[in-house]
Amino acid sequence: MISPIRSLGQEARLVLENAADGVAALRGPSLRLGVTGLSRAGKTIFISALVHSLIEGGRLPLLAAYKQGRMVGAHLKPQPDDQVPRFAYEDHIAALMENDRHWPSSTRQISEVRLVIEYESARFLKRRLGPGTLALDIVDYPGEWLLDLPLLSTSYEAWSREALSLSGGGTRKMLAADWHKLVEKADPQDPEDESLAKNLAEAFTAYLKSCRDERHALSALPPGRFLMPGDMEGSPALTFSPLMLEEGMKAKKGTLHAMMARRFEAYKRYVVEPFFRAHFARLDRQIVLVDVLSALNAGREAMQDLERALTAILSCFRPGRNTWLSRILTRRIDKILFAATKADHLHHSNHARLEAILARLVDRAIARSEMAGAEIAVLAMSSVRATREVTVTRGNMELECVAGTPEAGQTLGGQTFDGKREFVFFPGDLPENPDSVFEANGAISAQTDAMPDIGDPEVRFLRFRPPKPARKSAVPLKNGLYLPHIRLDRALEFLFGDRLE
Ligand SMILES: Nc1nc2c(ncn2[C@@H]2O[C@H](COP(=O)(O)OP(=O)(O)OP(=O)(O)O)[C@@H](O)[C@H]2O)c(=O)[nH]1
Ligand SMILES: [Mg+2]
Repeated sequence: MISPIRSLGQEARLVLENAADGVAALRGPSLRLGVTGLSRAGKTIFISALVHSLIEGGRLPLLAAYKQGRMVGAHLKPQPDDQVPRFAYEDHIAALMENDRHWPSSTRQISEVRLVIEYESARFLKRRLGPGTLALDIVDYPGEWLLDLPLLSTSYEAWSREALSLSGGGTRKMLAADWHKLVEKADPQDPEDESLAKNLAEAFTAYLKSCRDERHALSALPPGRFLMPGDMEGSPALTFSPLMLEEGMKAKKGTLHAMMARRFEAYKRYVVEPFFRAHFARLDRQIVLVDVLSALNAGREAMQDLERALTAILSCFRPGRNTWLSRILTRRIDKILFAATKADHLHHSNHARLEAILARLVDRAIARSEMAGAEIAVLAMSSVRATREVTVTRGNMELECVAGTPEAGQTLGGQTFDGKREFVFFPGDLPENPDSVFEANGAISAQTDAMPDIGDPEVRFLRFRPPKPARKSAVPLKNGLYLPHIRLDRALEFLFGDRLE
């Protein structure tokens, strides 16, 4: 619970921050874009591709201002929040485009970027005032931290019970065995004990990490800092674990229970709250990136888990409900785009099915969270397209395949890729009925001759290296090279096309 005095302090600060935004708005309009997504959903790649395509140019026919030749230019400017490190845009683009093309590593810290777009207005009168500007502010952060948002309105006791009940079924039960043994022995009423707390926290962290493994791809794994501690590695605020607590049990002073509850509250107050206050309070629009394909790859349990995690997160945005977030949200988010990322792993003939699965996934989440009022769209996209499409004829069958360079070390059908050779891959067809992916047993995608190792969930979708940058004279480009994508321009048009009119 937040004490009234602290709430007042927070609100006063937000009022000041918003006043500062108001002053900034006098200098030119700005839009704070929330890029929301669990770990590996594709946030860093999306932000890098967005900035690159607007600064350097590329194929963006679905972004009206670009298509109509009204974009004057875009450049990075100092961001409004001086205390947050700058998004390492140049490093990420170098990783993606330079000789040994590779994906940037997982994000370990929060960072921010401000992109100022100059455009000619489509409106006659506005155009006479000179070029318009729009400042886009975007924050990048480790996706694991997003999982902590629902914790803000949960007590230690409720979280403990939920975490233990979740770990008692399916794959989690097996992965949690070592931690369970310790929890069963730990009596919450015993005196507090630092080394026991440490052992419990370590076993709990090991369980969370194994759930996240690609083979299981489970999503609902708070606390996020246990998976990605950032600069909190080894801090006592991270040394806690759920305990076996009976309904209505109260923490008595000096007990293990009290110690764990105190640390849980400290984690929320000193780690989680400041992050969400800085990042979420002032959002205008939001894109929620979802790696549907990895969850599909791992099977029904992973899909259900992804749904559980998204529902818990989205319910915090529920307008009118007295959640911690609803109290600090100072602006109304008027547009939300749900995007299934990495669509380049599939032939485009399957993109509508991917969208249908995502719509089904977030439909449930939105219905439960009553995220009403905002304009919502669903899209299958790829911020950076690592594959091209090829049709392969097998007898009298035409297979719609994708071709790309699998990352070094990836394996399929007994062969190990060297990261240099291109490979043609048939990913199979997604099910026509989106309901089936939540109900079917085990792994989901189709089986084909081209995927002899179908039994191994790791190989269902290969990980491809970033593509060779494309060069096209017909496309207006600053330095001649652009990153291919799928519907990135449609996403940009939805998110801020109206602000470039
Ligand atoms: N083929 C393809 N792979 C992608 C694309 N976007 C992301 N990926 C893959 O997904 C991985 C994760 O993408 P990131 O952008 O780093 O994900 P993130 O959401 O920033 O993840 P965290 O930093 O861990 O929170 C990348 O390393 C790529 O392997 C895409 O458009 N196409
Ligand atoms: Mg990242």
